[in-house]
Amino acid sequence: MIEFSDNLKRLLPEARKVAVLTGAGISAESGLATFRGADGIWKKFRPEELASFEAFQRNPQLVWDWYQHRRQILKQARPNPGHFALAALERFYPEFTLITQNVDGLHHRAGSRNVLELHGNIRYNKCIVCGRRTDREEFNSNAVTPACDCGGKLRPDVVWFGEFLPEKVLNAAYLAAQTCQLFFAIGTSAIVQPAASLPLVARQCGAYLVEINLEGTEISGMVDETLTGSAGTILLGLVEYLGLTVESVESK
Ligand code: BV8
Repeated sequence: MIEFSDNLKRLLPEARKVAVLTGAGISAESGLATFRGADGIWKKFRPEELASFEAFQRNPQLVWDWYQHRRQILKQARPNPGHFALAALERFYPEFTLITQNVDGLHHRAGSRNVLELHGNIRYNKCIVCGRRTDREEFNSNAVTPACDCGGKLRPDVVWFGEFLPEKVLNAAYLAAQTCQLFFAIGTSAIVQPAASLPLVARQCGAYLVEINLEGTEISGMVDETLTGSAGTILLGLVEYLGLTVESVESK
């Protein structure tokens, strides 16, 4: 049984507006490597070498292959209990906003509906000339950056370092952080900005801030409560405390 404070025991059933920020750690139990962990995909490369437009221009094949590699792995992955538990919490709370830095789409596949994808979604590509978004099966193409119908190059439709986050999505995330009573930061090292500022914005605006992680992070000294352990186990414990059932049924 997960141990958590009396404060959280009171707030969990009482809260009306809840917001969550997830990072790669929530997908680790689906077999997807994190970015900076021991098995991190960035152990071999620095982020700027892969997740930036400059990297894509400098070496489109390396960047394209990295995304193809991640897309192939994602095809074998499925949502884990942590993803399904968050979908159950969304059904329970009157207002529940799931903000994710992940581009793997696993929250949608677990049934979450109100998902703010700060950094885009690896399922899609977009044209660097006309901007058109496509999820046609270029995934299997080994060609370097398949061409758009307009002749432009296609790139993964994710937010790279040095690129602005989608404005509407980011504004919605800030609004959720500013108005919620309870904010969870789950499975994120809280390094990448502006996503990592959201938990602190929530706390500054009066929310009770809870961090769920295997280890300490950049914000651990600033949270109200730390639940140390795997996201799946802890989230199932919270859902169990609320007497909710978790439907582990994948949405298409
Ligand atoms: C921006 C999408 C305005 C791609 C990603 C210099 C120039 C330009 C910008 C900057 C600069 N210096 C700083 C910046 C800002 C920069 C930034 O933050 N850099 C960092 C490195 C300091 N940010 C940006 O550039 C952003 N844009 O600022 O625009 C601007 C514009 C121009 C000029 C200046 C400013 C854009 C950032 C988005 C980058 N894109 N991904 C892709 O995925 O391919 S970021 C990438 O990191 C992923 O999205 C990932 O989600 C995100 C954060 O990582 P985490 O999710 O936290 O993953 P990590 O591995 O780090 O941690 C995992 C955690 O889980 C760990 O704590 C671990 O303990 C825990 N865990 C593991 N297993 C479990 C678990 N917890 C629980 N249970 C488990 N089982």
